[in-house]
Amino acid sequence: LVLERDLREAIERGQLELHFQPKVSLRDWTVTGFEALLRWNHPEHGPISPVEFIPVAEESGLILQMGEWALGQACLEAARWPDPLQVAVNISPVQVMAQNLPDAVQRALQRSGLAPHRLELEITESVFINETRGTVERLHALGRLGVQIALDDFGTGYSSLAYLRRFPFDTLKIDRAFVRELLISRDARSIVRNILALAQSLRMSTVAEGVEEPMQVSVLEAEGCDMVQGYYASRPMPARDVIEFVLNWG
Ligand code: G
Ligand code: G
Ligand code: MN
Ligand code: NA
Repeated sequence: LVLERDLREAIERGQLELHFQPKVSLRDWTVTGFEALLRWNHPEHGPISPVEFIPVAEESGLILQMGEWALGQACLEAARWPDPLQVAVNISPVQVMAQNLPDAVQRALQRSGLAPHRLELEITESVFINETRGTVERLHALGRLGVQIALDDFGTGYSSLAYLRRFPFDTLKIDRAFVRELLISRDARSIVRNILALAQSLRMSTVAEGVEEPMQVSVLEAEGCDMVQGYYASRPMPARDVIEFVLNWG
């Protein structure tokens, strides 16, 4: 059970850490960038998953402080990577609805010196659940900073094709639930094929999440997916391992 008080302490005592998982191009199998993933190393309980503490952070509002830290830290790391490599940062819907997210993004870019096009913000489609008139305008304000915006976890829960019409996402990330079924279900493969066709016609690049097996890579390649992410290419790694990973890749 994660308590708000423990989480507050974790932030203050520097117990949060970012790990980075590569995205790999299916065109030439190069690494195009890394997704930053929060880790909490609890001194007594060991590592605690973001699945457990992100909801607590969202309910308590601590996500704003935590998210700003992750954004700043991810940009600082990425500024040290070889130039075209991008960093993707997960953004909670709570952060999107906070007025100051564009300011926080701008600050993170300025302090790190990272070029805006090398930062991608991953926003889950649940941002549209309680859509207000401000939601789409807030996404546009982020887009005007010159950063990339990805629609994360596409196809889960509250997915609606209407969202794709309301905001021009640069990238669409196909949820790993579909990738998991890809080799065993004709329906899953058919859904993936059609998501990819839809994304292409709307000029979005595509990433398949949770790719664990070479046969999944072959199918995604045959269906025209742009990038893969998952344990097959690499598990998330600590920041200090990223540059060496890239140098030894391929
Ligand atoms: O590796 P994984 O267990 O890291 O992540 C689990 C979930 O937590 C994913 O849905 C992921 O998007 C989310 N998550 C990981 N890091 C962050 C973060 O920095 N901010 C937000 N809002 N979500 C994150
Ligand atoms: O929701 P989001 O896409 O940001 O979630 C990323 C989550 O997916 C993290 O928990 C990460 O550790 C996890 N993940 C990354 N690659 C794989 C994979 O190949 N298989 C599984 N099961 N999980 C993965
Ligand atoms: Mn993500
Ligand atoms: Na995802």
